[in-house]
Amino acid sequence: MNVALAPTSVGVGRVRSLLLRGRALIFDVDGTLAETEEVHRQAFNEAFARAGMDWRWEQAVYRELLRVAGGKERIRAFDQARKSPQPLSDADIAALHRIKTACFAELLEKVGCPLRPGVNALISAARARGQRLAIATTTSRANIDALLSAVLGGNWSDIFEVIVAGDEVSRKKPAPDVYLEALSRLQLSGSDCLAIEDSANGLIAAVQAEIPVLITRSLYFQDDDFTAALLVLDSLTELPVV
Ligand code: XBP
Ligand code: MG
Repeated sequence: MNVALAPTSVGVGRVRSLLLRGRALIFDVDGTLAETEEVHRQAFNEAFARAGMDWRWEQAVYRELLRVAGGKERIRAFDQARKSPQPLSDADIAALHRIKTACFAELLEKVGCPLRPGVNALISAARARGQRLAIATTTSRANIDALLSAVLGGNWSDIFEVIVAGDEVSRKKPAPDVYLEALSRLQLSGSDCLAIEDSANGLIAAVQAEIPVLITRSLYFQDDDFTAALLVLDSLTELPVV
């Protein structure tokens, strides 16, 4: 159990400086822009049901499975742990994940998933300051579109100059690939940017890309180790400045 980190004055000062003068803010999606993992979990379970499988991931199991970034990788990890005499093939997993992605979009349509508190205000303030905005996420472009078109409108992608999804790079978080690709497309160095994340996998990925990280704790990663973060908040409404 990690004791809550008391914000150091250095961390608060550096975050304030990056928020006001950083060249770009790079946002994670799931758990950071919106609390989506419960919708993902329900989408997985709906996909298992539609595929006629008796799998069902309750929250405790899903919390463990979330240590594996990537929906397909998560399905494979669960299947391998079951030591089934007929493990799923890569094609089976890909087909199942396509059903899950469709279920995720349907669920968002049905129940919706709002941006987390403080996200919209920070995006608006950053844009007003002329800062560049980017996304670096493990999830797929289809999921980002399903989520953000509902909460930011059909032109949501005009807000983010660079959008790197997990299916565009070879290694998912905690590998730094999505963040390195975002920096490359932005033509910026990590120290000029601030990454906003919710999980240890995301923190490790951004730190390896030499990007300072602000953590906003989310539902499934409350107990993750965020020692390497500049600052750990419960939400963006606690920011020292917007
Ligand atoms: C979170 C993930 C994703 C989602 C499920 O991504 O690890 O795998 O849980 O989405 P991030 P997919 O926090 O980096 O946004 O099923 O599309 O992987
Ligand atoms: Mg996340």
